[in-house]
Amino acid sequence: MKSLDLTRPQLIRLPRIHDPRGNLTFAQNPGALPFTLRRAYWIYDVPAGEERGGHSHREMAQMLVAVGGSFNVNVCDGFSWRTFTLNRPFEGLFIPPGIWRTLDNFSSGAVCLSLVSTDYAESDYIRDFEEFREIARKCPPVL
Ligand code: T46
Repeated sequence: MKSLDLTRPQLIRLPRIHDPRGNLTFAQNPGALPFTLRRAYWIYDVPAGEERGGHSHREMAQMLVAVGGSFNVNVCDGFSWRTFTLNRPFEGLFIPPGIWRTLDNFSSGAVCLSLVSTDYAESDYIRDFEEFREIARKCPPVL
């Protein structure tokens, strides 16, 4: 795998094993997953028009995959915003710590798989956008 810039959100193409029985994708480290996997969770049954996220993480890195359906991930580095549309089970969005994210525009049946580097800890979350912006603006822009 070519080396990644781990300071910025980016799409990562995952291995895709074509098979007449159906395709298979995996993420492993070392390999396509640029951090040691510690936890996984998934978001599903999102009602139309609902939004998830709305925070940043102090330490946690993650990869989001639309294993079913589609949704948008809006990321902010404290200076600007960028939107990624996830709709391919063989593509992951890597998000390093220090990035604000919201998820919206979920299609019917969408499933968001999240592979992350840390245990769950509420203390890792920054849920106030102004607090986030103040911290983020001490670092260079990455978007
Ligand atoms: C993220 C986006 C994409 C736990 O108990 N354990 C867990 O591992 C997680 C992820 C959550 N929870 C509890 C904490 C809350 O009481 O589940 C509840 C909902 O969590 P939250 O409001 O943080 O959900 P989202 O969808 O806003 O954010 C989640 C992740 O928390 C976050 O890391 O990046 O998905």
